[in-house]
Amino acid sequence: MSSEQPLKIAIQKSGRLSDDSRRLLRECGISVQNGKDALIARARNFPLEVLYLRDDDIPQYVADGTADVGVVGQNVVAEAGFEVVEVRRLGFGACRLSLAVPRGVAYPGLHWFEGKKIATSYPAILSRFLSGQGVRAEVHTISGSVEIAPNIGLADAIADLVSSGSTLFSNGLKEVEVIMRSEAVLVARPHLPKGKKELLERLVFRIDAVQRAARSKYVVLNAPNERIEAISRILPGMKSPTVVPLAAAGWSALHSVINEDEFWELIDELKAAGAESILVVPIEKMIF
Ligand code: PRT
Ligand code: ZN
Repeated sequence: MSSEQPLKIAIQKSGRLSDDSRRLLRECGISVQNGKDALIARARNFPLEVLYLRDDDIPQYVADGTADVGVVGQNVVAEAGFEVVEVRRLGFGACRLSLAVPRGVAYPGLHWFEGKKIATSYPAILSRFLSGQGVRAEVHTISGSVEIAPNIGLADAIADLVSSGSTLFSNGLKEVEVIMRSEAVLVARPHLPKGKKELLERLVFRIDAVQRAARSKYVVLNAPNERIEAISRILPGMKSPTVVPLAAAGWSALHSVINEDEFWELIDELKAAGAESILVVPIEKMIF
């Protein structure tokens, strides 16, 4: 194991994705120095080397083999245009790249942008979008504080990332079109050598277990034996619920796993079917 070439993963050094990227590795049971000062850190208990980078550099470093895989926003991947493979969506860093115009504009539809000047840090995605929609506008690339461009007379509109919308609001702008939705993804170099590919599969196996667990809850409940069948029909479970007799005669405990989304609805149905003392417990990992 010590002679094994480690898998090199690039994550954002500091920014909106760094805490969640580190958390993901931690939840996968991989322990790494925090990288506040270092550029590279070796995991203690998994053949993994972590490269701490600016998010904009991650697609290129993954594509050219400096890193094998990376955690980065789909927006950055789409803008950079390097050949990388999206291996998993990671469920954090959600945002959208949107067109926004001054609030006073009575926006009639995309043709409003014809001949207008649009400031953005995403010129490639924006240009592709506009030409796909048959709109000819002037794309003006700026690297930061895009939202102030219309106010200082630099542009008529902007295309920028939005999550809560409060930045647009406080700059007197309104969102009028969504160009793309984005979240953080795990990307990989297209043709990883065999050893690295196996390490990536081990990492992805852990990510899947963590993500499945995050979407599920473990449920334990008590019920009179004659209600077991009715309650089992409500509980989807992984196969069928585990039924354990209680010390009290005629009673059993049922154990199962339910989906977070259907949680409240199922709890009501379970109570109506005779379930009592319902315990709902978070799950750390789920492996099939
Ligand atoms: O230093 P480095 O280059 O690594 O980081 P960065 O400053 O370029 O990126 P960072 O850390 O700001 O964002 C990293 C990634 O987080 C982005 O590429 C997106 O994939 C994702 N993300 C999610 C966001 C947002 N939400 C977001 N709201 N990135 C930026 N914003 C900005 C947006 O640009 C705007 O200025 O937040 C403002 C809008 O937010 P709301 O909530 O006011 O709408
Ligand atoms: Zn960046």
